[in-house]
Amino acid sequence: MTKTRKLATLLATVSFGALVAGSASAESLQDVMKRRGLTDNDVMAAAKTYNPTGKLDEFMVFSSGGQSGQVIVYGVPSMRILKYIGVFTPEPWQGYGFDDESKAVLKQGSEVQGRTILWGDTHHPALSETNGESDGQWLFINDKNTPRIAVIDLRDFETKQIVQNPILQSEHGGAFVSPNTDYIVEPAQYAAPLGGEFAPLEQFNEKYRGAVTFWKFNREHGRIEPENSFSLELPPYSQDLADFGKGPSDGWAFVNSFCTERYVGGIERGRPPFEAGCSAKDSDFLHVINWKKAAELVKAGKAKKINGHNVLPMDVSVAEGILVLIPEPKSPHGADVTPDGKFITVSGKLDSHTTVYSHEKIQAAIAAKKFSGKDEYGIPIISLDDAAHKQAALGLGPLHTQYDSKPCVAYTSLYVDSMVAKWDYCEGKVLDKVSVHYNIGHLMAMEGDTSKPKGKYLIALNKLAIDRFAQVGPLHPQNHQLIDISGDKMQLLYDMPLPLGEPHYAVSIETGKLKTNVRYPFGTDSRTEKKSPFAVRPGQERIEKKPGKVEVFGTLIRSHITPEIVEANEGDEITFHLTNLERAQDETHGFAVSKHNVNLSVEPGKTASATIKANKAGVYPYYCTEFCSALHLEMEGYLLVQPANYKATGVKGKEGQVYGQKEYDARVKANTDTQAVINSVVGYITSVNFKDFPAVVAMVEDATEQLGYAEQNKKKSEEFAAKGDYNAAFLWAEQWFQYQVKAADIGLRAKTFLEQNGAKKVEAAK
Ligand code: CUK
Ligand code: CUA
Repeated sequence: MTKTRKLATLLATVSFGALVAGSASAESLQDVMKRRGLTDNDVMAAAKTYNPTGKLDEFMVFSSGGQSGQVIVYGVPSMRILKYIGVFTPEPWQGYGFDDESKAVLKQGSEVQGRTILWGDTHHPALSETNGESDGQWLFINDKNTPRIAVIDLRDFETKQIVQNPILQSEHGGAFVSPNTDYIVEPAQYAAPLGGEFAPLEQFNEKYRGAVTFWKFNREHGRIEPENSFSLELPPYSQDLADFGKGPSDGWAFVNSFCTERYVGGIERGRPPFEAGCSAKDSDFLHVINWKKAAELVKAGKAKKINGHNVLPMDVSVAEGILVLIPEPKSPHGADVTPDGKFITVSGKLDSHTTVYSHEKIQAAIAAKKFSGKDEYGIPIISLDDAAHKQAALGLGPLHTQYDSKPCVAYTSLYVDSMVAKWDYCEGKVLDKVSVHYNIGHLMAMEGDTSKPKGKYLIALNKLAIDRFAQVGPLHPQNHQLIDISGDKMQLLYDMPLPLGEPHYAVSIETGKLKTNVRYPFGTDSRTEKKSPFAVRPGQERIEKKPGKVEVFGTLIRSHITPEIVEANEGDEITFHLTNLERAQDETHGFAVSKHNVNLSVEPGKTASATIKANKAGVYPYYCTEFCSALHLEMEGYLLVQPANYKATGVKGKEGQVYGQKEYDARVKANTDTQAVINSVVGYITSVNFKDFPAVVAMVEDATEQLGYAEQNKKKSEEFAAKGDYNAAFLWAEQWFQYQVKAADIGLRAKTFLEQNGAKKVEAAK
């Protein structure tokens, strides 16, 4: 098929597509319900979750990716997965861990005591807040296994920073943010000597410690400042989940714990296992911490340094009155501050009770120094009676609590019952229950851990799926279930399989609050968020060679890589710096070199680099890995690695094909015809109110740019024709045509968009 005919076919396909979209199915809704065995309730649930094509979700969810070390992003109510964000684990589609810039970020977290850790056990994502409300700027997530916190910028959903915890060997209950995101909390989990030294288990009580780290976040720079961060030394209890106070409790943090028995197992030593000794007592301790005062004490020089990190010793915290303990029922889990900041709920996994602690009562007890005793480390204990507002029996295995937009309404997950309990935490009474499938861990209501929850939907993050999905072998996906909480009764709407690790927690935000970029400013290093020193403008591309080193400063644009030929010698180190020159939305180019561990994702405006060692002579094609345009497959080039002793033979091979005036004239005629087609599309677009559609305005800008390139190449071909070099003239005329195709592609997309979105005729200009 000739290329002009291809274009005509493209035009025809577009109008055919419109026809198909307009035709309706002959079956009635009742027919479909009958055929698929759907009840009225099912259809109602479907109607509540279905997003017709082009309709966007009201909320966006950021779920931990569990053992995948990533973050999973999906929409609510449709439950459509939108993105996986590479965090602690390389992710090739995004080039994460494959380009030099992101490798530097990954390395901040992966190089641990001479080992390279390429996975993470992500548990709790946290969205940044302003005055206790989600502001959509940053996302933080922790790794339980290798204590670390990552910072993700929500302008481009990329990981920007990873900080390793300098004193912990294990953690769990972070990340959670203070109401203005000046601190991020990261409590320890399994006690160990702080700083990573060895000590025998026999010295558990003396040498092993728990801790909680408060990472200082600099909002202006969007980065954690390790030097301004600090930790509190805590007893060797297993600190668990944390939350920051807000409103009246702002300045305080709450950390639940288990295994305050400080039992060390040792089945092989003839001792009962950890699980027996760690749940022997009837209660553990909620840690109540005045973190604002702790920050002041650190500033005043009261901390000691462990691995260069500020640690407030327990005796200082006790003497300064910034740390107290309160009993919490058997094997507790969760510590969730209510939206108004007045209460904290903690559940007992092995107790059917959820306890509502009153911040006011706690403060009164602290002020009156009304303590029931001290623990073995001298930390004062407030009795449960003096701190509890209410206790509610919600069901078996209560874990986590989230809040509704309605006052006093909370939702608590019941692991053993496989249910969600809706209850009134002011009165301590159950309002409703719904079964989930199965064994729910966390649950999450829309912005349900902020000071302004949005209600509407709740997600159950179930641990087991069992029979909910078609079987895919012994390892099942996770099951996130969407529940409608807008009415008095909860309604289960949707099951979503998540096949990427076991997410523990998720957070959500109104989609409208996110201010994401569709492109980077020209030449951006997305990981530092600054202009890359390696960015080049079109026409400035170059290859720099030094002994042992080849450095390529190139560009990417539909549909070619500049340069297309790179020569190197065996043993050279080669760095490609590539800038995507596109401004059009979604015009990402990839870059891969055959048989090398390189894949870049270069989004419009981005500059990314890849460094490889040419350790073996040979011919290595490189190419674009994103299907970016009709001639994507032609977006290619050659890396030629010459052997050390290579001598050019001087024999010049023949070029594949030589063109003359006849081919040139035919090409020019075809291009002129194509231009007529383009002009008719442009004529249509400008005859309607396209300026009222921002998406179309962007497309028109892009198409205009492509036509500009077409014009430049037309001139080049004419110059060669004038000199009688018809071979070169023909090839530049081909390139002129390529830009016409790109312009036509975008123009047709714009035309279809306008037709489908009710564009109206406007008065002819002038
Ligand atoms: S934990 Cu997994 S169910 Cu890591 Cu927040 Cu509670
Ligand atoms: Cu660029 Cu394919």
